[in-house]
Amino acid sequence: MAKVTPILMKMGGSVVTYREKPLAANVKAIEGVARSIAAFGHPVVIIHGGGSFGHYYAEMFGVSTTPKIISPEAASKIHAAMLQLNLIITDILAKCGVPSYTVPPIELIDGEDVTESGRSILADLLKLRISPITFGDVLPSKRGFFILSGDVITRALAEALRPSRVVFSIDVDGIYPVGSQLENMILELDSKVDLKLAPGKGADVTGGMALKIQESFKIAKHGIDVFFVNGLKPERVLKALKGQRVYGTRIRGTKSGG
Ligand code: IP8
Repeated sequence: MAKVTPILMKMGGSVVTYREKPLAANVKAIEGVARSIAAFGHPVVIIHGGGSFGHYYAEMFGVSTTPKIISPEAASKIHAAMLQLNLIITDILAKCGVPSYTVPPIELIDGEDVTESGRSILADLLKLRISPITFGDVLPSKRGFFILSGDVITRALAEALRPSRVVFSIDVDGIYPVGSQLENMILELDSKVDLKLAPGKGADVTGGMALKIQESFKIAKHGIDVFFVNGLKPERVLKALKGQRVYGTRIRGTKSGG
């Protein structure tokens, strides 16, 4: 079987859930993204965020990206909420013609990098033409539980798989400079620029927009293009998957020294 160069797609928590409503999946938005992936016609490596499932309990129990001793019940609730959201998403993906296979991050990641066995699982799934799907989660460590963001996982997967491009679907049209008006969306960014980062709208336990941009700059430094598009507009998601011109923010991949 030939090696498959994948596309990575982060389904933002603010797209797949209603951020203000605890434990409420945005079924219509998930269907829109799922149909775009189906129309794209190739397996995509999917990562989804926590939205009002994982973040709801993570905030309730005061868990963050720094390991902390929390009750086993708390860790169990956060993880279960993520599994529940994952099941809703994979169910909709299947109904829209996108067969997927869930690989929880604990089977893929060690520290902040993809393990050898994780790479091999992903390579096999892609060769078998099924979309691997994973998600931000609460993970155990020697110093307690911590939240690993889907944005960090997306960066780790990009470094391991070297995809043709990475698409972040978010609930706005693209990236905006801090404090700017909506008409000032940035169309194209170079990963070498020194962008002022602020958590921005909908900041959560993992860092919101600032973390997404930070991780995408790391991805772009490997020469991989990163697109930020409105995940509530399926036609834009499809264009971004295809690498076509699309209304959104493109972070141009630039190899260091180039
Ligand atoms: O929404 C966080 O993932 P993210 C996952 O991708 C949890 O940052 C459990 C809050």
